[in-house]
Order: sequence, then structure tokens, then C-alpha cells
Amino acid sequence: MKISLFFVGLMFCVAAFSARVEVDVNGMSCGMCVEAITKELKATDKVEGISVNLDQKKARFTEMKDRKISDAEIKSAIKRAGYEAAKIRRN
Ligand SMILES: [Cu+2]
Repeated sequence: MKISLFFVGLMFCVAAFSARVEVDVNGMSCGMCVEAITKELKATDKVEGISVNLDQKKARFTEMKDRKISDAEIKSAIKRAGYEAAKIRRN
């Protein structure tokens, strides 16, 4: 019982400190765009759970809690893929 409470507490802490990030991306038009953006975000090695939505033109991911990614780093990753990060939201 004590152990399971510990894990619940641990999971809560991880959730509390790893921010969900949502990025509006300009210029996406097909599945190749999705692939390219996913690949460049993954290459930063600072995010996980990447999900790029073509219809919504949004990239979503979770920032790794021990390796914060700055807005500038997000913008340059999206730019390396060939697109523009229009707006970045964190919550
Ligand atoms: Cu494309």
C-alpha cells in the first residue's frame, strides 16, 4: 500500500513538472511535413510524446523535465524542417 502511494505521488510529480507544449506551425501541407517536423523535434532530444497534426497545423509534445527546451530551440527545430513556428504555448 505504501509502495503504490509512492508511485502515485511520483507520477503526479512527473506530470507537474513536465510541461505540455503546443506549437502552431505555418507551411504544413502533407504527411511529409508531419514526418520532417517530428524528426527535427525528436532530434533535439529534449521532448517526448510528439504528435504533429496536419489538419490543425499544430505540433504537440511534452518537454523532458530534466532537459528544458527554449522557445528559440523549438523555433529553430521547426525551421530546420523547413517550416515556421508561429505561436508556442506551454501549460
Ligand atoms: Cu508536406
